[in-house]
Amino acid sequence: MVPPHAEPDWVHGHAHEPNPHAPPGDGTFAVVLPDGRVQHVTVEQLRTFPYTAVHHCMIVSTGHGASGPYTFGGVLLNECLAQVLPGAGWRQVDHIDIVSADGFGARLVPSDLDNSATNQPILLAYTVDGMPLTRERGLVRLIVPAETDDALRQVKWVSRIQLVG
Ligand SMILES: Nc1nc2c(c(=O)[nH]1)N[C@H]1C(S)=C(S)[C@@H](COP(=O)(O)O)O[C@H]1N2
Ligand SMILES: [Mo]
Repeated sequence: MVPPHAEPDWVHGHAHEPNPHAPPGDGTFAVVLPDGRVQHVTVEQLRTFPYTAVHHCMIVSTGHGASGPYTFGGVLLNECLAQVLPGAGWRQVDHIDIVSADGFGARLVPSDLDNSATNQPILLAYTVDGMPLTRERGLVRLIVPAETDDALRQVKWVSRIQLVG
């Protein structure tokens, strides 16, 4: 059995295998707060939060070339966390795990999110090039525009955002 606090495999790196198959789900994800409380966020709710578009995003696959540039639209990750956890509670955490329904994930630290004023803020995307992002293409997708060497932080099908520590 896996101990509950074991580190997920993906913390130590991923095989560069983009999964083309969308797991079940409609984009709803869970935010797990440091005290263990869980808040579910639906795409419909995301649409009620302030909207941001981020231009010139590339999805760079080490093995299969790059695609883009895309304009992804959605909610800044720090804005979403502020909506779910009023106040600046997320700033006090040690790290933030963004985990997908197919077992992929990325680990961020709060300072990664301090970039709303730049043109490369971290986003929870539900549109691409002005159209709804489909489940097949990753709804809801973490977009880390500053990552341009591979796509390991461009997590499709976000199912859980875990605030740790
Ligand atoms: N949930 C999830 N996200 C993922 C992956 C994956 O397997 N599962 N693969 C990553 C990798 S290695 C790549 S190259 C890109 C591929 O994105 P694309 O399907 O939009 O081209 O998604 C990234 N995000
Ligand atoms: Mo990749």
